[in-house]
Amino acid sequence: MPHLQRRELIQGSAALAAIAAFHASRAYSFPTRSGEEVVKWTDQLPPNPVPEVIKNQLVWEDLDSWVTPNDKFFSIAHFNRPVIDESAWKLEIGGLVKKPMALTLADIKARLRQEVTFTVECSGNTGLPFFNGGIGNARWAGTPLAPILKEAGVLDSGIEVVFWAADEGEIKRADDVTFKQNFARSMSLADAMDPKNILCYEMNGTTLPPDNGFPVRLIAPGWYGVANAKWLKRIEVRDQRFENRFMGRDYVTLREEDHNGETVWVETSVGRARLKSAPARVTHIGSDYRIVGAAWGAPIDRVEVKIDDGPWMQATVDGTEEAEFAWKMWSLDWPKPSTGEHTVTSRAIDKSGNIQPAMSDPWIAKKHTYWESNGQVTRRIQVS
Ligand SMILES: Nc1nc2c(c(=O)[nH]1)N[C@H]1C(S)=C(S)[C@@H](COP(=O)(O)O)O[C@H]1N2
Ligand SMILES: [Mo]
Repeated sequence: MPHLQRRELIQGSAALAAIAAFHASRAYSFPTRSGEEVVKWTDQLPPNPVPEVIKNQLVWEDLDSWVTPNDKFFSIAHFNRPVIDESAWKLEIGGLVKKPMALTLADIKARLRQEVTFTVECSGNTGLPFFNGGIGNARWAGTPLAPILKEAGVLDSGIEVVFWAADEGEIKRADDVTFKQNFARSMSLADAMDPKNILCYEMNGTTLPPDNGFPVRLIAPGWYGVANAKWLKRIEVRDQRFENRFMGRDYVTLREEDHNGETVWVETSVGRARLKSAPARVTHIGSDYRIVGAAWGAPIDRVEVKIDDGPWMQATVDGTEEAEFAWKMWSLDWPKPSTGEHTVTSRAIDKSGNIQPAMSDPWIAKKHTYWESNGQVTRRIQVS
């Protein structure tokens, strides 16, 4: 990035326009063919039993662009969906800091602007029968969080940063204690200080939509959706781990792990995204079929596709090395498939050689909660 910044300084907006055109032309083309027709998967989702929580799921067959338009972007709200009056809104920075702050939206927008293209996936996605569209890719803009925390001056005792949001709801614990609490998630101070984290106020070039966190949300590239707290109201530094519902009870993965032959049940809080891919859609021109999909969650080396119980075949992956946190599109031609029902499965392999696990892999099969469901996705299709 530094050399881009220098070029921008020297050449101004012409260089910016050139970079934008370069991105649009080469890097992020979507594998479509003119005249192709989309074949619907036969395994469509059953009705969503929680329509207020999960809205606007991605319809995979409709995926025809690298960036998900705002009106096609999913949203999750565990409590209410607050409508915030920006003139009355301020973001507090407090807790264990030397200089507490209260920032208006104008204050935040006046600070250094930073953008990132990041694919957000809900960690429950593909873990529940009615949920496979909890994913979208957007260009997010905001200001880096770390300099704000530095300015506030985190005290030596501060180890945890809590992101409090404006939405609130009733919480009932296993011990039957019931209370009201705002949505909140936390990160260790070191994780929060990652220079990639931004306080985001823009999505795909327009004001952050209400459902996606207006006026300001955290965007933490590389983390599962839940870490990206929307409708922020207070950022608070504390001297203890924070263990609310969304850190310590929901969004907790339970797995049986093998430690030298001993089975150990482990519960962990959902955090960073995991290597994953999925077939998006099948298209055809006559009898020339093509499978198109996406891969994300880790630096992608390659993607392989399996039809029915056949061998793994290598897909063509968009080779762009930019946009580290965005999904990569892949495609595989499937000439003249036999008529009848087929299954299509994909698996991503990352740059460290990790393979997206099969559903039968102990990592997935011995997971007893639906979070972090990064097992291979199989879709069904009827060829006529
Ligand atoms: N304040 C607040 N932030 C939140 C949530 C929420 O319920 N309230 N849901 C989280 C979850 S679980 C996900 S997957 C992402 C989804 O982001 P999106 O709604 O912009 O798609 O938002 C996260 N941020
Ligand atoms: Mo989520």
